[in-house]
Amino acid sequence: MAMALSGYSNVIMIVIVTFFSPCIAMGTEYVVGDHHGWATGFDYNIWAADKVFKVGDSLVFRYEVGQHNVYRVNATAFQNCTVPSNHSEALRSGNDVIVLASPGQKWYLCGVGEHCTTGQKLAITVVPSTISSSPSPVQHTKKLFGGFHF
Ligand SMILES: [Cu+2]
Repeated sequence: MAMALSGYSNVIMIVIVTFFSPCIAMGTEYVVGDHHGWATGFDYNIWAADKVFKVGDSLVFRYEVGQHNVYRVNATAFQNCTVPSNHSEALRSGNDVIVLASPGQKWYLCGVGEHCTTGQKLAITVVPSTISSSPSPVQHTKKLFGGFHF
């Protein structure tokens, strides 16, 4: 009886994990510049070109603290590399995570020295997230039950 019960609870555990894992893995985390990180001497246009950013995804800006920072700006500031006068807007942790909460165009630049004018700026377009892009958790559960011959 005890063995039958523990076996049953294992199955329940697997079902719970299978059911919830698609939710956890829903947003993709993009490390800006990949292993190059957030720095000068890198083309972020090319980096962004082959990616589709969706609502719920996040950007991670990685750099040495004090060497760079991250400002979210508008299109004009991006074009002209205008650093916002309110310096408290800057992210400067060296591992800044920005969750893409809404669709549309987003612009980011580094406010240190001439970094922006030498190319340390990133423009992306965020598209609405779609349900069909991730596998349905219901189907997973059905498959699992089928495998256990319930
Ligand atoms: Cu910089």
